[in-house]
Amino acid sequence: MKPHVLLLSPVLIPAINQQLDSLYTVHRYFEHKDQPALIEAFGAQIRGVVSGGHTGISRALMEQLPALEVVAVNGVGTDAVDMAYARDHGIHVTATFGALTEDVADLAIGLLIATCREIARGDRYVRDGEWGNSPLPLARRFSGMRVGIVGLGRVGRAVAIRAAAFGCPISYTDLKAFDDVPYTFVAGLEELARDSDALILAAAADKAEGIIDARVLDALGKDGYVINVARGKLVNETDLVAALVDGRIAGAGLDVFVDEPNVPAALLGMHNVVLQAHRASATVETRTHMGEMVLASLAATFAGQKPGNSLST
Ligand code: 8YV
Repeated sequence: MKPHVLLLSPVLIPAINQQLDSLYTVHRYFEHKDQPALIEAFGAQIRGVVSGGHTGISRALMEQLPALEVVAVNGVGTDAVDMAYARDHGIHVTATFGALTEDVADLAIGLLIATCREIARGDRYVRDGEWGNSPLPLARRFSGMRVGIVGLGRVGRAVAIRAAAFGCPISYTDLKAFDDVPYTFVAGLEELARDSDALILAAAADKAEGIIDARVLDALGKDGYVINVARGKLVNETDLVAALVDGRIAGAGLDVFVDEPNVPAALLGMHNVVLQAHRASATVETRTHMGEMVLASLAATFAGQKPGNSLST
């Protein structure tokens, strides 16, 4: 009998879906009309869960899956998975470490350039037939900006390499200083913000919430930019919106939000804000690689092995 697998968020690569369907009995929870009935009917048989980084899986749902052996996160963030429950019950929680690093870093730099050079605004200006009427205001140079990176993990390091190639001095904060990088360590967020023209958020959100608040934004100041490719909840969104409305920071490039897919309405009309729909890892190449890692996690588990990328067991 094929193992039953519950998909909590869509997998967008057809070949990965085909593999899942050929190897397992797959229940697509995210599109099911009656989710409680689905769990009632199959909950006891589900041995694997596949979920997105932002979606994760709640304790309440895991409690209804007594045969669960593995939660394969199709992403790197495991902040939305109840890790304590998984550990207590010997459930493997795996993530796609390494697969999305380059794409997420690419988008971070892309968002910063798009924001300070107002690329989306320029695009709208051309499409709206405004070229030749009133001139656009001048933008801000990216090359040479002082970049402050919050979280120097895989993504943070890949961002640093890219920004350094643009002649940007790099500072970072993390739980500790690293001696294998040439960048300046700054212990406090406010101090990092004060010393930076742009703060790029690349930190895990397992323990951190609302760390980019009014004090940090005011330290960044009216010429500073915030770029977030990590998790919306790292930012106090109310404080961020207020700082943008009041002109206390220069702009923001945001791929992630507190309550996705809901984006604060105040941001929608701002020229100095560039918005994305949580797409930093959304390329064919990366999502294929991620899907292959998810398949490998499921296969190892159902073969009675511990997946190499398990964080909980
Ligand atoms: C993905 C993410 O968009 O890696 C993560 O933690 O949030 C993103 O890369 C998501 O996991 C895709 O489902």
